[in-house]
Amino acid sequence: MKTLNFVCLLAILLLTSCSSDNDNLLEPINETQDLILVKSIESNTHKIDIYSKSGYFEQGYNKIYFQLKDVNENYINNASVTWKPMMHMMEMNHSCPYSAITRKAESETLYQGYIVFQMPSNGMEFWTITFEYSINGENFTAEETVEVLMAPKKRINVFTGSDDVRYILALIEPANPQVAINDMTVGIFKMENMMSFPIVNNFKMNIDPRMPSMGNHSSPNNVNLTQSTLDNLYHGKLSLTMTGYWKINLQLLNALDEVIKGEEVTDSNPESSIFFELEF
Ligand SMILES: [Cu+2]
Repeated sequence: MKTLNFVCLLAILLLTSCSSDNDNLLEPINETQDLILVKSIESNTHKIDIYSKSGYFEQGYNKIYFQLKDVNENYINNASVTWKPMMHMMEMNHSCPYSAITRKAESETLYQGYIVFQMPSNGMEFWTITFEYSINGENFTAEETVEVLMAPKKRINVFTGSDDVRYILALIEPANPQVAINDMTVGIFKMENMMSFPIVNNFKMNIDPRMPSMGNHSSPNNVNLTQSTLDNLYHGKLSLTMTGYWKINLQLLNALDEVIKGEEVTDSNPESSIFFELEF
């Protein structure tokens, strides 16, 4: 009898370990350990988990990641996905600059893109993101409201240039400024209409970082921003010689090197009309 029990127990153990071997494919793949969930959108067919590094969205540039799952929690990594952010204001709706969606390189489950929210949500006015995705030829739509917080420092400039075009400048890097020569990245977009905000090509951006609290001193070895053909964003070098509050004064130049917006900082003019702020 004891032997029989033992055999039974052994059989059960073998069966369970076998079945758990087969379940390996369904083991959760954790590619979000450095990310924080912002929002989940659930429908009766799928779930979209939206992540960012901070766990929230704020006014300005936001790098966004998401995973798409079916109702059985299986990741779907072969969907073709588009999205559209929309701000629902009292008087009108408008969109904002945003990227196409790509699969994150070398990841099994993550899709990625960015959205530049040019204004925060408020009590009466709110943002939505609409996802349209197709899986093996079948089309789906999911939409959800997302909260966009006001940024504590100026990371975005929205203005009309001397050419009468409406521009949006978004600070992307440095996200974590250091006392060093930092890589600086900015997105330059124009407002074609309320729904279309394409990247502007072949412009330049001059930078002049200053510390207003310390005699408005600048820093050496800054490199003005030019457009990269790799990501179509604008790249340069930002020199920060000490911690504290910095105002990054800007001048936007078109392809003919004409200043579209922004003034040089001089003894009589302490700041440009367009700038970013950093404090660290
Ligand atoms: Cu708005």
